[in-house]
Amino acid sequence: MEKALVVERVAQLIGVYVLSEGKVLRGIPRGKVLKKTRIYAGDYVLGKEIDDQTFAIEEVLDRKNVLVRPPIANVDRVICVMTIQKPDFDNYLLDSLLVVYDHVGCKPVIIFNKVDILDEEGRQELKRWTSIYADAGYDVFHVSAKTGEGLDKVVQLVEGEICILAGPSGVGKSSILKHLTGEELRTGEVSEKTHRGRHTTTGVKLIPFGSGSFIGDTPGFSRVEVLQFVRKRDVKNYFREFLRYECKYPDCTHLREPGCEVREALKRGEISCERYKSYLKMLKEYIEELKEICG
Ligand SMILES: Nc1nc2c(ncn2[C@@H]2O[C@H](COP(=O)(O)OP(=O)(O)O)[C@@H](O)[C@H]2O)c(=O)[nH]1
Ligand SMILES: [Mg+2]
Ligand SMILES: [Zn+2]
Repeated sequence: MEKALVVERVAQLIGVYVLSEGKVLRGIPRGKVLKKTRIYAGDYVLGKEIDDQTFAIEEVLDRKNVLVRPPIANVDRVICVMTIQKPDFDNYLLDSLLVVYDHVGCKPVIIFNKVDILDEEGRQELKRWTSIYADAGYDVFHVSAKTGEGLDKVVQLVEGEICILAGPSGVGKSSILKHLTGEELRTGEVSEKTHRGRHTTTGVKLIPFGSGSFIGDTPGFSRVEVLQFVRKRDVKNYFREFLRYECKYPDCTHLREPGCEVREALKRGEISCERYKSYLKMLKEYIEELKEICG
């Protein structure tokens, strides 16, 4: 049997990319797959080509994760796209994305797009935020979808991976996708012809690029409620810089406990106040001491 990747999922339509040949066929579920299995974009499947347009799907391989919005399985990498200016950087949104995507096991990476339009103040801000996130333990890239600057490094990093673009609307996700793949796609919308005429349905599409990579666009969202995805007591595990410290109590929440090494690190300036403030905000907590430490 041959291995293929589901790259299009629109209503009842399934498009599969036959990995050995690099072509897209219409996938038809067969046998045991037909009844009980949901099929997502990003699913790896086994089956056979029946003719030059059709691929019979005999088996859906186990998936390592499924993202819900949009539904995509086996996401290796989430490219969090942000800007410093136009629109202004929203660090709380980025911190929320980083927590949620680390929790579901998709490696997040940070891209600051639109570096071509930054003024002097913008460049200073870019420098400041870049060191905050690099110190916290994330890969940070500076790119411009307009000039193409910096995107080659991103392509190298995600070689062979299934990626999605996440971030608020207007930061340039669709522009980056277009630069990487040459395809123009209206986010989350795939036009479908029916006997009643044209209408648009929500669909998911992964597009091949680079060497063996696939990428999907997502609609922009300006808010993520972390506690809908991650239990309150687990949020601390997804602030990477906190994991370097060993507190007196192993289950320390880094809020008010004595012997909290994370708060000591905050006082010494090893953990950024901005990141710690995001942590408190996610937990809907407040500590009096923060004013003294961070001003
Ligand atoms: N100057 C500049 N403009 C950009 C860049 N990337 C995107 N844009 C513009 O920003 C606007 C929003 O881009 P779009 O890709 O639709 O953002 P999305 O909502 O995240 O998909 C469009 O007018 C783009 O032309 C960039 O790197 N530099
Ligand atoms: Mg878009
Ligand atoms: Zn602690």
